[in-house]
Amino acid sequence: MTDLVTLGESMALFTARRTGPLRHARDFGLGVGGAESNVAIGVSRLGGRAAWIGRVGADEFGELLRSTLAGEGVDVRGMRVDPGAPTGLMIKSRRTAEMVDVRYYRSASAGSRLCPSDLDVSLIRSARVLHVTGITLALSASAAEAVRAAIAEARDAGVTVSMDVNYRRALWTPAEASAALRETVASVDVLFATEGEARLVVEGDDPLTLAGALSALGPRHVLVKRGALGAIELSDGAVRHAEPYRVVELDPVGAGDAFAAGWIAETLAGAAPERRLATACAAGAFAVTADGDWESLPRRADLDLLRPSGTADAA
Ligand code: KDG
Repeated sequence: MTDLVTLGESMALFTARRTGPLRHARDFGLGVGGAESNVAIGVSRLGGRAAWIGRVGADEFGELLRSTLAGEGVDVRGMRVDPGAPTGLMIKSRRTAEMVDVRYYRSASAGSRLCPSDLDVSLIRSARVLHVTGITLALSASAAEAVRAAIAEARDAGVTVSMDVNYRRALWTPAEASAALRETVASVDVLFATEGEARLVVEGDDPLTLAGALSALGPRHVLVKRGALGAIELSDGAVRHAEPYRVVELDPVGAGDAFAAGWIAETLAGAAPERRLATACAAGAFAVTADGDWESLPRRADLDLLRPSGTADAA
């Protein structure tokens, strides 16, 4: 049985090895990235059975995605190969040591051509959690339809639906995002958002007000991610605050996916709410400690290595 099914676009990821303007980068590392597949990898590393659905091109980058995800224990039976479009690309560079810049080459990519008929409906209906993101809603009309169809199947089968807002301003405007997100948020059980993303959907000055307004739209669990300030969770009317973990940040990309993966993995494992939130924060912290969107995501044995801010170091 599959614990988690995700769907979305994953891309080949070129990372400039040297800091400075991209035009002067001479060497690049090649890997993969994709918000939903990052979550699948994170859940798999924490012991869950995760599957990813998406389209790739009939090219080397599609094969790189297949072998990378399969190598991380993610079920790729739902991966479709599109002979008519290439796998999308993502380029990551640093203008300064602290400034990470991400560019996409994904319009008309195979991944953005995802459509409802690509869905492995039995995989979705037999899973315990379906996880989607706002990125897929923004990719194309057919990709947005695929998200809505997947949610409808999951709800009909009693599968928990989780969503990360994951607003990407390169893909749509705040006004476009607001309307689509508001409609989708109402049909999910678990919602992850930063404060800024929450304000695309509801109004509020502080994270608790935002969480309350989001939960009034429908989600039973609302997680507001606050980066170095930790996170808050509003679940079934109960509020929990989580401390951030102490790490040196090298690459912030992928922290939100790691947070979602930690929370979902602990939910699947039947952990207590405090543990669920602590693991989410720890996974998010691990994600920023090294280059790569998912490479530093934790395994179970890693989780005790970090300490929340405000706690004393072990003797
Ligand atoms: O959260 C990290 C993702 O954003 C990254 O891996 C790639 O899916 C991606 C996107 O669209 O930015």
